[in-house]
Amino acid sequence: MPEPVAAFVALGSNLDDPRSQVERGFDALSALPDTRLRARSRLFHTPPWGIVEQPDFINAVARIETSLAPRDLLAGLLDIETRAGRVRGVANGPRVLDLDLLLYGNAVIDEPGLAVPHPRLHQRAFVLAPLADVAPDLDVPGRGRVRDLLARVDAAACVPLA
Ligand code: PH2
Ligand code: MG
Ligand code: MG
Repeated sequence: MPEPVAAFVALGSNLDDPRSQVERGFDALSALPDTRLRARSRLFHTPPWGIVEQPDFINAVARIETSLAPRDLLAGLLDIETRAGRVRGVANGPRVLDLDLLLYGNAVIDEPGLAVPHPRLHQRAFVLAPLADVAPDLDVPGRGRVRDLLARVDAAACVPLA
């Protein structure tokens, strides 16, 4: 069994009771094999990015510790999405549950279907706000510290739920 690695996963939903979808997403992450859920951010209410004519999102970030290899973790995330009832539609369109691998330890991987750090994470307030909740001082390889990245985007509309 390889040494466990700290990884970060972004959760997002804007369909079918997004808050429960994200809560169930956390539960499903904690049930992945060889994986522990170590921290969960608050849930954030966020305006849709990309396609603006769709419902607002609930976004969050999980810190996990896993012995799964990156590809196996990715397969696990896709499986959770599928079990949540995700049907793949238009890119950036509405979804029941989206689980994006943001970081896998200090790994820098750029392969078809697998890129860590997530190539757009430094631009997205809906990812950086919850990521800063669980890891403000984390250094994103090639990008810088999470709190500094968050300071560079407009996160005013990303609001934590009470
Ligand atoms: N996900 C997208 C596209 N747009 N907007 C918000 N606010 N939150 C998301 O998770 C999101 C999005 C594609 O994955
Ligand atoms: Mg996504
Ligand atoms: Mg995704």
